[in-house]
Amino acid sequence: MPSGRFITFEGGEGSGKTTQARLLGDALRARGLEPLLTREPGGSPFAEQVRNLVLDPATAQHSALSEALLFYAARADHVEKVIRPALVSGRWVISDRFSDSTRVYQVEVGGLPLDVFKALELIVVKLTYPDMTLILDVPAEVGLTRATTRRLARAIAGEDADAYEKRDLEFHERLRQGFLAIAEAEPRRCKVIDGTQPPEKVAAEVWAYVEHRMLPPETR
Ligand code: Z5A
Repeated sequence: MPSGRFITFEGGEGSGKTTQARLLGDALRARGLEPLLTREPGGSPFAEQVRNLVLDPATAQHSALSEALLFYAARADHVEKVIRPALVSGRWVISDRFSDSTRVYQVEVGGLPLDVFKALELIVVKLTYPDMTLILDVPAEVGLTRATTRRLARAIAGEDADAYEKRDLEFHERLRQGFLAIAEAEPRRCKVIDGTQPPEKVAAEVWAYVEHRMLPPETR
């Protein structure tokens, strides 16, 4: 049975995940592949509805448990309907966030017990675990500045900040440390990349790593 590769981008707010997921998709397409670009929360029609619900600023302040259950309800649908079928058909899948985000936001920062997270991950993700996770690392000040800039842009456009966009420097630092701890614990899966470099330099580093680790020498 053919099997594609599953790559996730993780990191704090404004670390550049969306930009880099798109650029990696472009690089793979230039090699003749047809990667599926997706995101969390979201990625399937049902999961996108859950995204709207969980990020709605009008109903913010949920407990870490209710957030984790919602993110995992969305992830179950995303994995079953989108990610797993694509991998089975041989496509590469690039996801902008996945279960490491729940581990950092709801467990490390939110205080959800680790064994609850592990149980949900086992039930939902099963064997559909990322082959590679690229963690974009930026200092808390940079993450906060980029998040604030985005919030201002939304305010000018008359939109509210989402439920996760109103946090302080300490919050961004805890996010950063949470992702770095995962990278340290799982060095075979995770690669930390300096997200403060210009986007094209970050993309070159991402590509060099993906090419080295995942593409057979004859196709490079
Ligand atoms: N969440 C959770 O709690 N639990 C979970 O299980 C999951 C998610 C899956 C929504 O996620 C929220 O859900 C999120 C965690 C929570 N918290 N928040 N907010 P999201 O992925 O939709 O939101 P985000 O992480 O904030 O994404 P983002 O702001 O779009 O950031 P990004 O994807 O990392 O960055 P970007 O869109 O590529 O770039 C952001 C800005 O920085 C933009 O203006 C770019 O032009 C600029 N940028 C990007 N790269 C660079 C470089 N290299 N240099 C300079 N400027 C750059």
